[in-house]
Amino acid sequence: MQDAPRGVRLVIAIAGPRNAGKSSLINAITGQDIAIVSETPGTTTDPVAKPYELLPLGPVTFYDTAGLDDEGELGALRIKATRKVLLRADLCVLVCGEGGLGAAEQRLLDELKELDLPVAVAANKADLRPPRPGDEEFCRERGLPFLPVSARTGQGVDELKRTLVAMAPPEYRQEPPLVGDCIGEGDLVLCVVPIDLAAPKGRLILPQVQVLRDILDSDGLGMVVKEREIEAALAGLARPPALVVTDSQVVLKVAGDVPESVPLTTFSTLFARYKGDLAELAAGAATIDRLQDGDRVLVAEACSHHPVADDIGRVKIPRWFAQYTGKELRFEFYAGHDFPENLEGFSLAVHCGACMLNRTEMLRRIKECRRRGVPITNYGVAISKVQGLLDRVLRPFGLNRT
Ligand SMILES: Nc1nc2c(ncn2[C@@H]2O[C@H](COP(=O)(O)OP(=O)(O)OP(=O)(O)O)[C@@H](O)[C@H]2O)c(=O)[nH]1
Ligand SMILES: [Mg+2]
Repeated sequence: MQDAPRGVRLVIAIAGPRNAGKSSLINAITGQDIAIVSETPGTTTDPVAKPYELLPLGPVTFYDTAGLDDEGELGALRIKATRKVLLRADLCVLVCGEGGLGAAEQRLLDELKELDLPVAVAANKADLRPPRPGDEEFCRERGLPFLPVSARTGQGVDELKRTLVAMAPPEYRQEPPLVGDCIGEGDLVLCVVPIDLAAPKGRLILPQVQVLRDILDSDGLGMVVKEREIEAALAGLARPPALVVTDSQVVLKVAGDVPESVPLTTFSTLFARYKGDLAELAAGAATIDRLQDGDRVLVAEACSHHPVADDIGRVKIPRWFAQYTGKELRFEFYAGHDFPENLEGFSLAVHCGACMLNRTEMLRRIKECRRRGVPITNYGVAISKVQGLLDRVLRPFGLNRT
C-alpha cells in the first residue's frame, strides 16, 4: 500500500479549529491510534501524512493538520502550512467541534468551493450535543455534505468514509474491469486480430495483450484468430464462445460471421470502458448523426507515430465518416499531450484508443471536452457507430452490468 505512486494516491486533508477532534477522527476512520490526541488545544503542530487503504477507492493519504485558529507568530506559520496542504489536496474534510461552524470556518468553506476543492463537513462530538441546524443549513445551501460524527463513539464514521469515496474524482475510483466481468471461469473468448499493414511486426499490440492477460486472470480460455479464420474457428468449437472481441476495423465482417446470439464487442469498446467513460464516448458517437456540411471534426491521437498508407485516424475515419454521413466534413488531425487551444470550434472530437494514456489522463481529456461543450468519442466506438453496429457491441455490457 505504501508503494502506490504518489500521483495515484488520493490526498485527503483534515482541517478545522483546534481541539475539534481532527486527529481523533483520523484514528476513528483508520481504526488505528496513529495520530496523537489530547485535550490540550494545539496538539498537532505540523501536517502529518497518514497512509490508509480506503476501500473501495484504494490507497489514500490523510493529512492531519494544525488548528486553523492557532494563535501567535508560530500559530500563523502553522496555519500557513495547513493552507498549503489544503491547496494540494484532492478532498477536504472540515471538522468542527463543540463550537460548530464559526465565521472563519464558513469563510474557509466558501473559499474551498471557489477553488473547486470537494469538501465535506464533519460535525464532530455528536455524542455531546446534536449539530446546530444553522450549520447544516449553511452546508445544504452550498451543496456540501454535512455529517454528524463522533470520533469517540464511531457514530457517522462509516457514512463519512462512504461520502469521501463518492466525492473522489472519478479517476481515483477503482479501475473498472477490462473483460473479466463479462466472462466466467472456463468461458471461451474468441479474439479477432487482423494482421494488416498497420499491425506491428512480430508482436501483438498492447490492448490485445492486455485483454488476453485479463482473460487468463479470469480463468477464461483465450483463442486468437485473424478475421478470415472465424468461420473455421467457430465450426471447430464444441460450444459457442462466451464472447467475441474483435478489432473494430473488421467489426462489420466479424458481425456477419458471428451469430447474433453470441455476444460481440470490440477491443476499443472494452478500452473505452476501461480507460475512459463508455457512456460518454457512446453518446459522443451518437452525435455523428447530427454532423452537417462544413463541420469541423478533431481527430486526436495521444502519441505521434509515422502515418501509414491506410492509417486509421487520417485515412479510414474520414472515409468512413464521409460515407456514413454523406456530408462534407472538415477533419483536423492532432497528435500530442494537450488538445488544441481552440477546441470550441469543433463539432466532435474523435480520440484514439488511448493505449499510451492512463485512465486519469483520458478522463481529464473527456472532462476538458465536456467543459468546452465538445462531444467526444473514440476511434473504435465511432467505427462501430458508422458501421451500424454500436448497439450490438455495447450489448454485452448492458447484459452484464450489475
Ligand atoms: N466527546 C467527544 N470528545 C472528543 C471527540 N473527538 C475528540 N474528542 C476529544 O477532543 C479533544 C481534542 O481531540 P484531538 O483529536 O486532539 O483534536 P484536534 O482537532 O486534533 O486538536 P489539535 O491537534 O489540538 O488541533 C480530545 O480530548 C479528544 O478526546 C468526540 O467525538 N467526542
Ligand atoms: Mg490534532
